[in-house]
Amino acid sequence: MAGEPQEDCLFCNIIAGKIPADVVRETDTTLAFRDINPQAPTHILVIPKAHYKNAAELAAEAPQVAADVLAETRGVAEGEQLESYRTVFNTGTGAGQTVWHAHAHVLGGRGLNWPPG
Ligand code: D5M
Repeated sequence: MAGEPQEDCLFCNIIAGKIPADVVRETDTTLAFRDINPQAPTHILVIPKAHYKNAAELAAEAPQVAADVLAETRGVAEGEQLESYRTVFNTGTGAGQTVWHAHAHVLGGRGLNWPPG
């Protein structure tokens, strides 16, 4: 159910401390940790602690937590001293989503092309 921890969810298991992660920031509602497969010198994921399958479900079910995630992307960028950076939510298989727990990618530390692939 949306908002409830899922036993078979990788990011729920990171939140529960069952799987290690390189955590850089934490709030009551969010966790930020380094991506295991970085696509830029800085690549950090910001996730809600509650389980929502993607950004669309998060925005629909818990808009305040969605705002918390967005605020934390800014916190990450400040903490990493990123002047320019990109915030990405891949939503759905066709957009490249592979982990079914909402997450914002924060990418920076190099030039980023537009449009993305
Ligand atoms: O992004 C899912 C991202 O999750 C992808 O960039 C790899 C990252 N990932 C997968 N496993 C881990 C662990 N264990 N720690 C940190 N990061 C991880 P998506 O938008 O769904 O393709």
